[in-house]
Amino acid sequence: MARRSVAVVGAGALLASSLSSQSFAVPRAADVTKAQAAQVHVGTSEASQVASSQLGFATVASAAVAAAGLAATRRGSRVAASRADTSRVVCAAGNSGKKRCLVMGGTRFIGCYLVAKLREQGHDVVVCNRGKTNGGKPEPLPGVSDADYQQMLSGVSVLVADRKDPAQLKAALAGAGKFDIVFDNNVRKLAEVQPLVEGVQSTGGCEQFILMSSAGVYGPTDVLPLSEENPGDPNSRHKEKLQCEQYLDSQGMNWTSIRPVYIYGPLNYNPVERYFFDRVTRGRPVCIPYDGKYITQLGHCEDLADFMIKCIGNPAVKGQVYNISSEEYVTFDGMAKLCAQAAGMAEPKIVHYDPKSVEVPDGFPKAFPFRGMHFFASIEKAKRDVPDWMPKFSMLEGLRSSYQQDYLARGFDKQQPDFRTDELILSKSMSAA
Ligand SMILES: NC(=O)c1ccc[n+]([C@@H]2O[C@H](COP(=O)([O-])OP(=O)(O)OC[C@H]3O[C@@H](n4cnc5c(N)ncnc54)[C@H](OP(=O)(O)O)[C@@H]3O)[C@@H](O)[C@H]2O)c1
Ligand SMILES: *[C@@H]1O[C@H](CO)[C@@H](O)[C@H](O)[C@H]1NC(C)=O
Ligand SMILES: CC(=O)N[C@@H]1CO[C@H](CO)[C@H](O)[C@@H]1O
Repeated sequence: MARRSVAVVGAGALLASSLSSQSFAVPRAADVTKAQAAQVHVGTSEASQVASSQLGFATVASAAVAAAGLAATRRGSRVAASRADTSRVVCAAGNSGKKRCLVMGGTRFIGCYLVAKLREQGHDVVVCNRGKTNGGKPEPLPGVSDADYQQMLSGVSVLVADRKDPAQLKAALAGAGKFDIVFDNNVRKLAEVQPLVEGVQSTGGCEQFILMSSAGVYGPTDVLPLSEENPGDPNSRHKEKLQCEQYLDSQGMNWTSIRPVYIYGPLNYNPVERYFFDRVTRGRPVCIPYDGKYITQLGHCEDLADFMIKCIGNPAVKGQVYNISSEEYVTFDGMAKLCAQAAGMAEPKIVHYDPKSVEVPDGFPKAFPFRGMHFFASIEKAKRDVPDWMPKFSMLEGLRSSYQQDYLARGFDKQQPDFRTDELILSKSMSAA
């Protein structure tokens, strides 16, 4: 069994305060100066073990790395980096099939499902973020008991770093030691993936690097479904995600890129299904652009996380790109009707309008959650290469889960949504009629 060294440098106060309390506090990234980073254990199980070795330079060899704090001093980071070098091992989490996984982000929506599923399979997880969202740790999934949530967290550590600060991210990674699997869940820019790759390489590289891209990279096309062979749209705001794939390839990373279409499900912070629920539960008309017949596609967050997990150890996914979503395609009007059905409401009144005739003033909510174009992808390649994966959720079942476990559970039905944009659209379409 490989031993891993974890440098704990002058971080006694931080460890003592964070590990002794269930409530868990991570330093804000703003308080973490350049080249300084701290990794904090989220759970409580190994607290005493680490707390007892907290002062000065300590080596902790335990099955689950409990915590590491890195001092900001130059000397500290240098020592930490050399320590990380000596801890290079073939598989960071040993030979049991268990992996040590880094999840970039990991505190909201997709990241929470991914972390929970990794833990279900017994993997160790380190989430890397600035500690701004949800105190740096994954949110509980809906319906999970507090005991199960704490059990899940007991195998999760937080590496606090701002990935927009390359030196800080690299120092944090060097101190955290080797990872088997890297899930880059929140990359937007090429300049954000480079220090991550360099940091991972400084500890001996990883087995697999799984990149969260987006179907938004595809250009408009006359032939559907969108496919991996579609040329990327060089003008897309997601275009740097394509450069990230090329960069990973050029660095010899064992990469896989996932391009989800729209993602929905409980914990979605984007008002996608909520846009429709807000209206159908209040008996309001749903304003839908054009004639409502554009076809789009949504994938459930659990199905996406399930695919990500099933990439682990699968040789077929090396250097491959996958469009991931559900099996169904749905029109804009169909989405309104399905959301009403999922919420147990009557069929909604739909008002079509020409979006070019409505200018949404600054500060008003977005008029509609989908692009005004057909937007759907075939998931045949994903099903072929990862044969034990297929989407479990039909649209209707998935929307029911969103309505019950999220919309009602979090009290969105009791809130007062901002309908100013609707009012504007409705007044225009009345005067046009
Ligand atoms: N939602 C969709 O329909 C959809 C569709 C296709 C693709 N995608 C892709 O799915 C991915 C996942 O999206 P998501 O919404 O789950 O995550 P996200 O919004 O991209 O990222 C949120 C996470 O990243 C952390 N974070 C943000 N800025 C950071 C920084 N500078 N340094 C370190 N950590 C930082 C946040 O924590 P802190 O704030 O604490 O740092 C949080 O944990 C994205 O890449 C998105 O493009 C989404
Ligand atoms: C890439 O990852 C897959 C899945 O773990 C593995 O089977 C394969 O051997 C890896 N390839 C390289 C070159 O590391
Ligand atoms: C083309 C297609 O049907 N889509 C899937 C996703 O991407 C490619 C493109 O066709 C694969 O061949 C899959 O079958």
